Amino acid sequence: MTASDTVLATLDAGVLKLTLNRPEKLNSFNEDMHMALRAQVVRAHEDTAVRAVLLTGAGRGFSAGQDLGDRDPRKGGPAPDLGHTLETFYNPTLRLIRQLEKPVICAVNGVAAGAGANIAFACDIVLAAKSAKFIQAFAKIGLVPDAGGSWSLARILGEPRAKALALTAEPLPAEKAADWGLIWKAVEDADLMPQAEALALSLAAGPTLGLGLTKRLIQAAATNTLDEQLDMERDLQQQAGRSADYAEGVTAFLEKRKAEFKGK
Ligand code: LHQ
Repeated sequence: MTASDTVLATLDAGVLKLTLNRPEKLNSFNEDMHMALRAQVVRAHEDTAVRAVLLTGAGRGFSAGQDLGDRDPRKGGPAPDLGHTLETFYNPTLRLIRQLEKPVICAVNGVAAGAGANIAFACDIVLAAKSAKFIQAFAKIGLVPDAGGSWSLARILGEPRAKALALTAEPLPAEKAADWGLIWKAVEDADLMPQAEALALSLAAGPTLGLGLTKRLIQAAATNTLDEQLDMERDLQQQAGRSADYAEGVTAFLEKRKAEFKGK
């Protein structure tokens, strides 16, 4: 398998669909897959034809996190520098997903474990098949939650649930993840891709600039005071109000027709 086969990418109607593609290893991440995903997220930043990203996994799993076979301790040698792995592979990609001012939808088609779960939580809208589960598998191998998991879990769920999930590695079924607000929706397995694709298409046809600024605002709210947030809303609304899509949205409303957004 070549590096590019490890992440399948198609661009259609503004949706960049990315499929993690090492199904025989439950789409666990090796270096090829890390770099292939990174390249596609960079493309999503640079290519104005990309107006939404849809991330999913091939086969029965979404992703089992890091490929544990890559660093088989039975082979001996010095202990690996996992901090370096995070700094080199995971962290830049996670930052790029959060910084991307376009919607990133994640369709969790099956088990999401370790960094695989936490990459899903870094996306903007997460749908999961009802059969999927999320596992903070780190505790089972002596590691700490990474790929932003300690941040997402603590922020979204609060300490009690975050600690219990991370310390026990107990699988969290998709429906409970939705009940707890960790993901947007759990849907019937057969409905997952149709629903995720429809959502991605509809967002890709939306006012991309405004949607991107909205993402920036909501992410900033976690660390801003209300005063800072009000100032930021003022500034970004000023910017959105000057966009062609705003003019089109209001015109379409007044003319009682569907808006045709260009993403600018
Ligand atoms: C795998 C994996 C896997 C390789 C399934 N690797 N082959 C960051 C920095 C640097 C390093 C360390 O880590 C990190 C972040 C992390 O993500 S650490 C956490 C890594 N992930 C895990 O600990 C999860 C390991 N996997 C599992 O616990 C199970 O596979 C789950 C619960 C995900 C699924 O269980 P099953 O549905 O029973 O499937 P399975 O275990 O039979 O897996 C299917 C195949 O996939 C199997 O291969 P085989 O050749 O025997 O059919 C597994 O060996 C392989 N696989 N996860 N992470």
